Amino acid sequence: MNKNKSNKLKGIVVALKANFLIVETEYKYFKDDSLDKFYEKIRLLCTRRSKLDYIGISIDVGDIVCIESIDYKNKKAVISEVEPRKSFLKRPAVANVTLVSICISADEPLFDMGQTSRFLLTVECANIKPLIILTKIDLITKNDLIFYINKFKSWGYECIPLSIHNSQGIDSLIQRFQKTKLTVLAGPSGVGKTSLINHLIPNVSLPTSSVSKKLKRGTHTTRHVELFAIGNGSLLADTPGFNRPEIVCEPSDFAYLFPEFRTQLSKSKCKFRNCLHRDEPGCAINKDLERYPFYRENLEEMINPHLPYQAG
Ligand SMILES: Nc1nc2c(ncn2[C@@H]2O[C@H](COP(=O)(O)OP(=O)(O)OP(=O)(O)O)[C@@H](O)[C@H]2O)c(=O)[nH]1
Ligand SMILES: [Mg+2]
Ligand SMILES: [Zn+2]
Repeated sequence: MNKNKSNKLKGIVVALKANFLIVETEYKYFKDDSLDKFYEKIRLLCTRRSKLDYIGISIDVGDIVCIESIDYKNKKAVISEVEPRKSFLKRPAVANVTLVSICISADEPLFDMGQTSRFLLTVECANIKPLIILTKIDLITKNDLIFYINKFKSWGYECIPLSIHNSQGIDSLIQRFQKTKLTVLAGPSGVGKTSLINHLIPNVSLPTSSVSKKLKRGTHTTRHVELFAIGNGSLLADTPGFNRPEIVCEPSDFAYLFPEFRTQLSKSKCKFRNCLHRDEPGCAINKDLERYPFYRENLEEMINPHLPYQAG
């Protein structure tokens, strides 16, 4: 229990709403001396001190902040400081992320290897280890499920298969989320990120929509990032889906974003130190790996953005 004498507390930004930020207080119980009342962890509508704008500090969901001038009655406060971030995911913008779960649907919308890889690469770029959640497995056969699990394994990723219709995978997912402080659900529109939040968290009923029959894509239902408590002090973020994440990296670093290439490069070295793993002699990368053509195409685009690459 924390006695709140200074009317100053720490909290985490759980959502951005227009010019306001919603901050959840850090402590489970604390006492407000002015009202002589105990509160449970509460969410406060906050503005930010203008000095934070002067020194150019941006605040995003996931930031740990110090709040002052707390008005418990009207649930309002002012953010006066922001703690340095431990990590930052750019798109969707979330600070202090400890796990990114890339949600990919087994069907509706259809699996897309390039799109899935782009999501995984953006997480690798932020130096965070991704986990794949394969959603809607009630729509595929057991053989197809084995095919996907083996595919992701060959890429070097763990995958949790899931269906909210028959609750498959739900228990192992909850355990996983409760072991980590802040998990982000990211992925294309329509894969079921919000449906999963609604299924996991009691009393939450966020809007979801079915996948467009004509375009076979999601309809961009979620518009904001929001954090939800999942138990054990852990938080889970719902984020807006988007369809084509950009990969921003140097050509020489690109291969290191692929776990299956990293494994090969750790076992044997390329002949040339500056090898880009194209047609250089003595290259250690096996060109028969499933994602090599994807690597090659995107590498050529990075090097020559104006010349479309034609595989030979
Ligand atoms: N068959 C099946 N359908 C599912 C499952 N999970 C979600 N859906 C459906 O998928 C559709 C899209 O779900 P949403 O939760 O809105 O998807 P989203 O990923 O949040 O989409 P955006 O907010 O646009 O990024 C809805 O019609 C859900 O009912 C599942 O496990 N099985
Ligand atoms: Mg959604
Ligand atoms: Zn090489």
